[in-house]
Amino acid sequence: MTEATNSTAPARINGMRKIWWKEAVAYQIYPRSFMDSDGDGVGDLRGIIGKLDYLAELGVDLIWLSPHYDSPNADNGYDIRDYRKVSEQFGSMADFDALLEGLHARGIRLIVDLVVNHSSDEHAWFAEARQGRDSATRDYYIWRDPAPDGGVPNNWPSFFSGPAWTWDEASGQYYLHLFAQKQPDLNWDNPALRGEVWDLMRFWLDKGVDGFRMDVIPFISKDPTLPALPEGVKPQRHYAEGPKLHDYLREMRREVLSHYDCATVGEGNGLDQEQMRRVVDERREELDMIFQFDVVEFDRDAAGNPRDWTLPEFKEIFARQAASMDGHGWTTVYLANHDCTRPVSRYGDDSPEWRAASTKVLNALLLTQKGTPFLYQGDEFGMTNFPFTEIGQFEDIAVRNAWAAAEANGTADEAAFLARLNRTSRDHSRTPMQWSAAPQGGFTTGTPWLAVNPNHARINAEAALAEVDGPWQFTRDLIALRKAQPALVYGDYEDLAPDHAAIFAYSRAIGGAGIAVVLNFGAEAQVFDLPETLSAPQVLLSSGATLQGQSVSLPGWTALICAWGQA
Ligand code: TEU
Repeated sequence: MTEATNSTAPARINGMRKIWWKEAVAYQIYPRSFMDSDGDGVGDLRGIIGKLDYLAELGVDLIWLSPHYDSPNADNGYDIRDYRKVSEQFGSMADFDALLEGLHARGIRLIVDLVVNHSSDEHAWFAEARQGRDSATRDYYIWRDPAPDGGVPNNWPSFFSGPAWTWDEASGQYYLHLFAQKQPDLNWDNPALRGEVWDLMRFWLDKGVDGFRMDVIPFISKDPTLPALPEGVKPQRHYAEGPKLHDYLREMRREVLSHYDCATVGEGNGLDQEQMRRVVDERREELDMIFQFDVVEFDRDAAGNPRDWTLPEFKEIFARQAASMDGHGWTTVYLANHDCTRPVSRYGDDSPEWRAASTKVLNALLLTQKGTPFLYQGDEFGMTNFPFTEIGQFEDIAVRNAWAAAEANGTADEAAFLARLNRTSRDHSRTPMQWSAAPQGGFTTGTPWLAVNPNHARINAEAALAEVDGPWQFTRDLIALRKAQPALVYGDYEDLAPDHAAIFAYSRAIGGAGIAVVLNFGAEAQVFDLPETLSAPQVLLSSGATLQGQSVSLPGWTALICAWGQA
């Protein structure tokens, strides 16, 4: 299927440029919560090193490591104090080098987090910027005088409650922070600042990292007039795709990325699927992939509260996303990350009866879609949401600030707040990895920084690995299948039953052959007939569903994957 036109042209398959990061299966590690090697209750790099064989056995070949840098941890490392230093809680640069070497020795690549929409307020640049209006790095940040009434310069809200502006007494101006007060936004319109970013990127690429996941990259370019947020518009839509975003991404490609064999994935907060195309169309030379947010936003109402949703709505997201990769672009598929709740508790059924079965269905979806799949730690065996019972159990700054704001303005309703957070909090995915039934799930010998889910006695990696037909083995088999079947990577995507309320069925085709995937998204048994055009189907992998002729019988929460057109 590979059509090489001449010796220098890149290989193509099914009309698409063939390249390693399209074929990769990625796994996200949130280092605070993965594995603690020294008993201080916080995960660390040595902890990850001890689990490399686990990752290799699962079969993933690309790791996204959430921030491992020096940070005061106002936002768990997404507030960086020194971009070239490893967090002391996580280890040393020697540990980082050993991690990278251990991954590469196993054929696993590593992308690190690039958090450059903002720095920490403890970064040396900001400390200096604060010294006064004439300081050398003042313009690395975004400062404004008070509005004529003496208040904040505009009505922009921060994502972590309150205004996006904080008053700096010493220099008599406000600084902008779209996130926490301790995360001042960097001024990308300053070429010297951009040069600093290019340098720090080269620092990690020269060490051998294989690319970057770019935190809130759509927000880096601000309209210098800082136009007011119109009523009814979501702040992330307003902040995304500022006037120079594409120029800056192209400059980044030219100055840095084009000189390395690396992959980039931008966090696409605020970008709709049309805007995403502009960032990942390879002819434009910007980014390789995006985490588009529809899949983690469609089940929320305008106020961000959970709402009921239907399977056809869910399917539409994947169909649109696949269509956006029209031969000139690529993107990611994901169901969770460290800012989400657990997929099995959100899109599946985490009751004891269906947890394992629905985890298999969700991982089958993730690993057979078009786009590079990103699996979040613990989702390989179906870790669930945490049963929060008190507000004090939350660590996330978003929660703490929201509660403090509610208390301050007299709207604090503990029961309602808890009910909402039990379905939405980012802390659900941040609880420590459940490695075994041992105390603290085997994550630490000390006191964990965030409580381990009490269900670790039942749900843990050791138990999952020992199960012959469990979700862990099924996920490993799905990864192996994706690696063996080019149609699962490069095949055209077609939804076979967009309106079906319980079955999610699709084909992935290259020419007259390919793969069909049939998933039962519910507890009731279903029968689904494959169209005759998908001739001579043969089962490749199933979690309890069966095939007879063209007819697939699916007990509750089962998946079946077959090849067709090979006869
Ligand atoms: O996330 C930014 C983001 O857009 C959100 O999902 C964010 O978590 C939410 O709006 C807050 O309520 C990235 C990181 O993934 C996140 O962990 C950081 O907190 C954030 O940027 C700031 O760096």
